[in-house]
Amino acid sequence: MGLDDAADLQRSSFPSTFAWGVSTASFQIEGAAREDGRGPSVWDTFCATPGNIADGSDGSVACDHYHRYVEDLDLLTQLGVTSYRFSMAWSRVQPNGEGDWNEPGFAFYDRLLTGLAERGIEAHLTLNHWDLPQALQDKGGWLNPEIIQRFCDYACEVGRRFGHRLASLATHNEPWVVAMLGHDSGIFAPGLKDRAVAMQVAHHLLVSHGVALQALRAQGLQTRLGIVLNLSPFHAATESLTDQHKTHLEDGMLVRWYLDALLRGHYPEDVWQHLGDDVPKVNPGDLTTIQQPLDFLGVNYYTRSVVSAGAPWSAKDLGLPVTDMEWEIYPQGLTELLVRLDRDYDMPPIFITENGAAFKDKVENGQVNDLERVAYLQSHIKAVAAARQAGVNVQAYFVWSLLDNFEWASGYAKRFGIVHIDYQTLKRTPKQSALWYGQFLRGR
Ligand code: IFM
Repeated sequence: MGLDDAADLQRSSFPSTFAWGVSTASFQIEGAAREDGRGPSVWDTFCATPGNIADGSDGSVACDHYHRYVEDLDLLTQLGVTSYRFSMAWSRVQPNGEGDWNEPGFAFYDRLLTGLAERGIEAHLTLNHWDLPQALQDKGGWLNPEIIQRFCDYACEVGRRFGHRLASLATHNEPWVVAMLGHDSGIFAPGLKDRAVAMQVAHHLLVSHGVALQALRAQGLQTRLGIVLNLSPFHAATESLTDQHKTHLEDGMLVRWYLDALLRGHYPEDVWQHLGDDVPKVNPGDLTTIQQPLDFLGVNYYTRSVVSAGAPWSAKDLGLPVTDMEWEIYPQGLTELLVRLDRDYDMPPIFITENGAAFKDKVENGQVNDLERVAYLQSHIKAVAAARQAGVNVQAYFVWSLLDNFEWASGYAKRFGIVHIDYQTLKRTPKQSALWYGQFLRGR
């Protein structure tokens, strides 16, 4: 679908209370890595090892959002979004992840929240979008059970200071990524390669989520509390039994491991059996702790997963449409996923907390003509509308991302923003997709 045939896509097909926004994350945009008392995070350490990041870059400057946040807030106003999702860098507000709070760090988020309120934009905060204080990693990170109390202390301090100014508060972003890419494949910080460690990390992330939610509610916090998961529908590459079996297992690792624990209070039996000696140590009561009522579930959706027990399935090799990440463009998968979640679980309201695509964007004559991204966003918003029509209670949609930014192990080479960043000058140029999103939000 191009710009012209988008006529049947209307904001007015969604309720007036539906939240429309853009998402970012602290390490990917803030920069100012050594300023105003910020402590190092695991991603600073990971970037410092040659070979970990494709272009050898790091987050020390990123989009320099720490200094240019007013300009970025003005971009939000230009877009006309109702809502902004961002994360807090734990090591900016508590450099060691325990002990003293860093007031200049909190002052930055205070300025940001004030700027959002002045512009009438609601704030959706994530506590952990992966940039764990390195000082905690030095004590074992998410593998050490003591981190659960550290995370709870951090959550409570943020709740106490800022809770009343937030429309929602999420504990973790994509715990599967932290666990599996950070501790099993090791392609993300902290770069460990041990599946048993990864599963224990996943468990501690979930327990820390539950403990934090209990403590925040005990404080009397009224804001909506939840967690954000990266999810996709799973399809077998062929009808073969081996492909079908592997597909069910991978769905178990990504989808059911987290949702069965969060919403049903147990881990899926088939995945538990499959893990053998790599199952996590679970203390009595842990799963009851994890199963706290959720005010919302954040869903990050980019593509479907196609599973083959043989050679890896590749959308690109099959000539299917892909993004610059080589992720298949598969909008119907978002409807399928949402309908499945609604069918299989007693779901809280759903926020689409991330959805977007990387493309090879270029500024030409002062413009970025990213029509592929426009089409991607249009087709995925339509997929959300279809899920809502099927009865799924989706209440928010956030584009990933406001700005081109540090795309983790891919460095700055992959551009997900609807606003282009020139990394030499840090100039911001709204792409065609930003102009389209703004028009859509204004009902044009
Ligand atoms: O950039 C990331 C984000 O930090 C988490 N979700 C997926 C995005 C694209 O890879």
